[in-house]
Amino acid sequence: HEADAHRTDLMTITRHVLNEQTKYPESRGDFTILLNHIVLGCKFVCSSVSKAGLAKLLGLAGETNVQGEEQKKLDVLSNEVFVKALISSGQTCILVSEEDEEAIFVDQSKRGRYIVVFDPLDGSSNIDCGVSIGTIFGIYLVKDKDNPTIDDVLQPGKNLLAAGYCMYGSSCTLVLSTGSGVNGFTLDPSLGEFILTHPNIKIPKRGKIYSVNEGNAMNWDEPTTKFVENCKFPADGSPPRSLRYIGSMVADVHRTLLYGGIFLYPADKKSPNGKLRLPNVISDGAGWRSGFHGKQRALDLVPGKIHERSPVFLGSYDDVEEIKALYAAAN
Ligand code: FBP
Repeated sequence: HEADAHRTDLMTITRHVLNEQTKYPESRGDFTILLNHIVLGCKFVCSSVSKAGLAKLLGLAGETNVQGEEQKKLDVLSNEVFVKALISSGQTCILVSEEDEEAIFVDQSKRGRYIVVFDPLDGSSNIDCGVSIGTIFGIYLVKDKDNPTIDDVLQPGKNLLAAGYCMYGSSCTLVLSTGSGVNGFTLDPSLGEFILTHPNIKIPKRGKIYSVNEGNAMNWDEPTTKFVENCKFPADGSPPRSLRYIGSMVADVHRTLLYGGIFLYPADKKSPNGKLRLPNVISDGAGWRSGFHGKQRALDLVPGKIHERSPVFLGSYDDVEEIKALYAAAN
């Protein structure tokens, strides 16, 4: 029976990546190993996030436990887990985490060819109320494995080998782009495996939702103000759009990718470079046809420093074109 065959022929993330690998005969499987370690980190964080409320109830989080050790905050713990998982993969040479001020250069004995930029737990202000949060990651190749430098990290998003995010929401979903499409995998907790549930995701060309922190409106510039005004009072007589804003980038971006629409975190008078970090913006937007930071395509931007911030507009092609035109007219 065809439906049964589909149910039992599971495409796990490992199987998917191995299939991709066979397209490149020269491949040595290093990337598959690296990805397995990222997946392990995501599973660990998923399990910790789902217990976070419980830990609070039992008075554990942020307090001293019976052994007299202070319980680590979830974002600190997640960072440690990812750093250890990435180093122990033997495939990384530079790690840039949002949690660490400086880049980590991996010891020569454990060094590999990949650079990983990541935010282990984004949207951490949402942890205590159980709202969706996520991990964001991007993977680059180092130029010379024996001489890695910080310049290797400061590459535009178009050089990414792969990027993605894992959302810890009502289900745990990992979305991965390896340059040949964007695929979504959902964690089956009973198997402990990510299963391909959203093959070849394509964002709708135009959406009905806009997603922005409107509480910042008094500080916005003209193009953003005009765009949002047009979402609420469309000049062409079309129905107004719905507003959805979770305040967790991964969740807002994930909904935008699946349902269409636009996610905006513009620059404003208070934050002239926006709030979100460029590596996250780039990694989240990888694989999107459009994505814009106010002046140029997000994937063309070269970060000047590792924790650079950037305004961001990500979403359906037509919607991003609309705000692009407003910025072009204003400049
Ligand atoms: P943190 O680095 O403090 O976690 O902030 C990141 C973030 O939570 C994003 O996930 C989200 O898109 C954004 O901040 C929301 O910001 P704001 O509260 O200003 O709307």
